[in-house]
Amino acid sequence: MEEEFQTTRARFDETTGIGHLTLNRPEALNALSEQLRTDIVDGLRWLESHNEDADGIALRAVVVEGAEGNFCAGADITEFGDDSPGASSERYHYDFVMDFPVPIVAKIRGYCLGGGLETAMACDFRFADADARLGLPEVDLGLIPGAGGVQFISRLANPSVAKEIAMTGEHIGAERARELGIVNRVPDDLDATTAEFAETIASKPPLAIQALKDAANTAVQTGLREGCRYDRRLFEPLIETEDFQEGARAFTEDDYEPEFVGR
Ligand code: CO8
Repeated sequence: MEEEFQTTRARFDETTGIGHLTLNRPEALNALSEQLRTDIVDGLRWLESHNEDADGIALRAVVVEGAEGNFCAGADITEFGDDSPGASSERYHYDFVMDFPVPIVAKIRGYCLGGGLETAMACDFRFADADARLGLPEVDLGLIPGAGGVQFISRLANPSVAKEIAMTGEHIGAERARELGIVNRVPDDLDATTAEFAETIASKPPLAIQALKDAANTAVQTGLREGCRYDRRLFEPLIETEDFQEGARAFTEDDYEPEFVGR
């Protein structure tokens, strides 16, 4: 099933439970116009709407990429200064991606800069092509990364790395980004490895996956003791689920292939 928005394309694969979202403004290297930011949210909402008819959870993982060889060259510079409600909706798409209950993998080719890198870092995983170029070039516009770029890199790597990348504005290669912890993997076959990874996540009990995303996002915002208590609160209701019965059965019975449904 596919749906076209003005500047994104969404596709839902019912067999695997994997949603695909493509940023589709290749003429501007998929720069984040106000329209594109809105269409990212609308595309994800459309993918999530497949849960409505499902008995359980249909959408299990999402892969986000950019059309025609680039992930995204950042916020659309030509719209800066427009008297539009841009700032609030920009913040909205990053928050929406971060809070989206289903794990999102950013599949990165070509340029992934500024707000594009911030979008990728709001996702749960980043898989990149060896030739991808990542960076926060806002400093050369007299700006700073306005959507959490420094905060994300300070947590994924460390504050000194964040300062280096943001203050120089230099592009770094995918392998360097992986060494720093900004990118998860730089596989030889980006499409195959990303698909395989998304399928692995999609085959797991979806309520547990949702709780894990919540727990990991909470971990970077809270103290250890409070975070452990939070995990405990996420853990307890999972014992009541059908998926736990299914997983426990697969553990005790040889050759039993579990099927998780999200109940
Ligand atoms: N905005 C608008 N248009 C862009 C952007 C952009 N960010 N990037 C590229 N384009 C357009 C170009 O203008 C060009 O259009 P045209 O063909 O009509 O002239 C087309 O895309 C192709 O680009 P280039 O010809 O420049 O391609 P090159 O291969 O020569 O260069 C680069 C590629 C190096 C990526 C270059 O385009 C570039 O430097 N782009 C700008 C990168 C940048 O500075 N990004 C940061 C933007 S600021 C930001 O992201 C802040 C986010 C803050 C969020 C705040 C939330 C509250």
